[in-house]
Amino acid sequence: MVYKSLLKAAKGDVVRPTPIWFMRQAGRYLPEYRALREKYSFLEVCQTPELAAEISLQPWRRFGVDGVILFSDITVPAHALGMNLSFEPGPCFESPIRILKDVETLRRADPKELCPSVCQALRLIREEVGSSATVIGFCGAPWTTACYMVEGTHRPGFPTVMAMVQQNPEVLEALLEKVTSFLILYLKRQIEAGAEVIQIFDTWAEVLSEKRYREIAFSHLQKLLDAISDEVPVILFMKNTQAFFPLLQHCHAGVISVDSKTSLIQARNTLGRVLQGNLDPERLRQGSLSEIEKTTREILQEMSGAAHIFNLGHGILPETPLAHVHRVIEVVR
Ligand code: 1CP
Repeated sequence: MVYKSLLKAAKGDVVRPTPIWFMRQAGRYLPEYRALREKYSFLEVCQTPELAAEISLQPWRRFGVDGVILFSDITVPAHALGMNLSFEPGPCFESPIRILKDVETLRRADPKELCPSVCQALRLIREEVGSSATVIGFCGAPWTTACYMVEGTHRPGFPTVMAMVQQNPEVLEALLEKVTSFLILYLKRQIEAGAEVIQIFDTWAEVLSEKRYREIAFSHLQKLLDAISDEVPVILFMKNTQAFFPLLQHCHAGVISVDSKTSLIQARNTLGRVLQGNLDPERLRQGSLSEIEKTTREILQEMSGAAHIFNLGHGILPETPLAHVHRVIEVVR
C-alpha cells in the first residue's frame, strides 16, 4: 500500500495501484449507514462529530478505500448562515433567498463557531486513518450552493434560479459574493482541522451553458480556488464535464473529476490536469461482475502512465450491491 497515495496522485504523481474512492461513498447503499440513520436524523449526524466521523469511516473500514470524505452535505454552510434546513431526503430550505434583503439577513460569522462539528469530525477522522488514507474535505461550488439557497430544493432545471438570472441578477451576484466569502473560511477551517485534499462539487453548473457560467459564476469559483489551492490540492467536479472543457482549461483546480458521459482520453488530451473518474454509477449498480471488471480495466488503460484517481462519474447509487464495489477495488489494486 502506497503511503497517502491519493494525496500524491492529486499533486500530480503517477501512483500505482491507482488510488480509489467513490463519490457519495458514505450513504444508503451501506447497511451500517442505514442502521445508524434509523436512530438519528441527517442533521443530527452532521452536527455530532463522533457520528459524522463514524459514518465517514464506514466505507474505509469496509473496503479500505484510499480517500475518506467528510460526512456532511453541501447545504450545511447555508444552514450555518441562518437558513432553516431539513432533509426529505434531499435538502429543503424553509425560506429560500428571493430578494436582496434575504441576502443581507444571512449571518456573517466565522465558520469555526458556526460549524464546529465539521472541524471536530475531521480531527477524529484524521486521527483514526493516520497514514493509511487521505482525508477529503468538501463544499459545494458557490453556484451550486446558491442554486439550493434560491430554489429551496432540487427542482429539475432550477426554474426559480433561472428566472433570477434573467430578472434579478444583482440579487444572485450579492448572494454569490457572500457565499464565496463564507466558503473560503469554511474550507480554510477544514484544512486546519485535517483535510488534506478538498473536493468542490459543482453539480448544477450543467443548468447553465458554458458561456453563461463564465459570465455569472466563474469568477466566484476562481476566487474560492485561489484562496486554498496553495494549501492543498483541489478536485473540481462539474457534471456535464465535456461542455465545460474551455473553462476548465483556465480554472485553477489541479484535479478535474470527469463525469461518465465525457471521454477520459479526450479530457486527458485537452485538460492537461490530474483526472479523477469516471466509472458510470449505473454500470456499477446494474452491470454483471465481468462487465464491471471490463469497464474498470478500460478506464485504467485509458489513464495508463498518467496521474489518475479512480472514482465514479457521479455519486454511488443507493441500490449498488456491495460485491460490485469490492470487485472494482480488487481490479484496480
Ligand atoms: O440518508 C439519507 O437519506 C440522506 C441522503 C444524503 C446523503 C448520504 C444527502 C441528502 N446528503 C448526503 C451526504 C453527502 N452529500 C455527502 C457526504 C459524503 C460522501 O460523499 O459520502 C456529500 C459529499 C454530499 C454532496 C452533495 N449533496 C451534492 C454534490 C454531489 C452530487 O451528488 O452531485 C449534492 C448535489 C447534494 C445535495 C443532496 N443532499 C442530499 C441529497 C439526496 C442530495 C441530492 C439530490 C437533491 O438535491 O435532492
